[in-house]
Amino acid sequence: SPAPVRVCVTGAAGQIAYTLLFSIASGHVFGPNQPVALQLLDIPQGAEAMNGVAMELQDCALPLLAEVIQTTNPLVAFKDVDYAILLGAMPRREGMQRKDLLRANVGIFKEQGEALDRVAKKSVKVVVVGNPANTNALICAHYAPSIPSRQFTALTRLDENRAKAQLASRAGVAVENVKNVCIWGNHSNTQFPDVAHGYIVASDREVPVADYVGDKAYLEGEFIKTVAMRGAAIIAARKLSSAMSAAKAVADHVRDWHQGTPDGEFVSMAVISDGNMYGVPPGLVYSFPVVIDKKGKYRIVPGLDVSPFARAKLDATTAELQEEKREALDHIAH
Ligand code: NAX
Repeated sequence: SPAPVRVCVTGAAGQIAYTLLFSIASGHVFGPNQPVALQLLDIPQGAEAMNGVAMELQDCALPLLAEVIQTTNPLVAFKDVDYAILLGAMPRREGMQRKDLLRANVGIFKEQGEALDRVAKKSVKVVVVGNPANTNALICAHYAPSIPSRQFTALTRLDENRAKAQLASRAGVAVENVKNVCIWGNHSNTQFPDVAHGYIVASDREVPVADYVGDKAYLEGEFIKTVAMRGAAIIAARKLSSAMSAAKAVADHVRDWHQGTPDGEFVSMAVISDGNMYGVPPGLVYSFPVVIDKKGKYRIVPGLDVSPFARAKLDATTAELQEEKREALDHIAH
């Protein structure tokens, strides 16, 4: 069998990791013939719980799981990794200012960027999930200058999956028949779930989402709001943030980045902007529709029409990302 793919998961003692690690170790991400070595990272307060997770992974008796390393040292966790999945971040606590949250996360993603720079494979693919995910990814890339910044991404696939699920339910079709619905911008309330290029497969025909749903007011109003507020709705109901669905979305993101997207379909990934696409300024980690080839190289889908309605949405989420970046750079400078 081939050499194991080496995957670091940070925040390994947390909620998302609990589902995600099983999914990776059982072959759902890298395929049924690809062994995996897992390198788990958490902070010292999480070490004992992480050990319990490692014990359970062992007890799953999974044929593809070649090795499990657990550590609280990023230099050990990121050593020679092919993939780094960064779940661990400073959570927002009651009464904490946005500013303090961002400062704490700048510290974490600086340390992890520097460690990736020193010990990871130069071909490492990074996905940041810990919030604020887009800006954390940008900071991480900034501190890993020897790794191309296009290899740093942030997760918006959960938002895409939520959007597709809402449309499937509204249209009364199976969720896999909803295609090419994408998320633009930040993983936050300003994100823009866009149906303009999406279609629904019905009796072997591809019907544009807008025609199938036939309710413009819903698509431009309640739909967007429901998707953007879904995380808050889960917290209100569960008293915990999304974990199962987040893990599934991370698995989708990494699987597609590793194995490629189906012909004719695109998916959402927050990636570094180069200033040449859709009027997004350079140097932001911004969610775009992308296609990924079988070798795992992604490309932002070019040439999609942007309506005036969409333009305003793209610009609003750009403004928020610029503000987050400015604040992050402020913390770096001081
Ligand atoms: P948990 O609080 O259950 O787990 C986080 C784990 O990370 C803890 O075990 C903690 O000890 C560890 N950790 C903290 N700082 C660390 C560091 N510097 N190095 C290594 N480990 C560290 O959170 P969970 O529910 O698993 O969520 C993880 C992150 O995902 C959160 O920041 C959350 O906000 C974010 N989310 C992002 C989503 C997205 O779509 N981008 C959606 C789901 C989720 O809300």
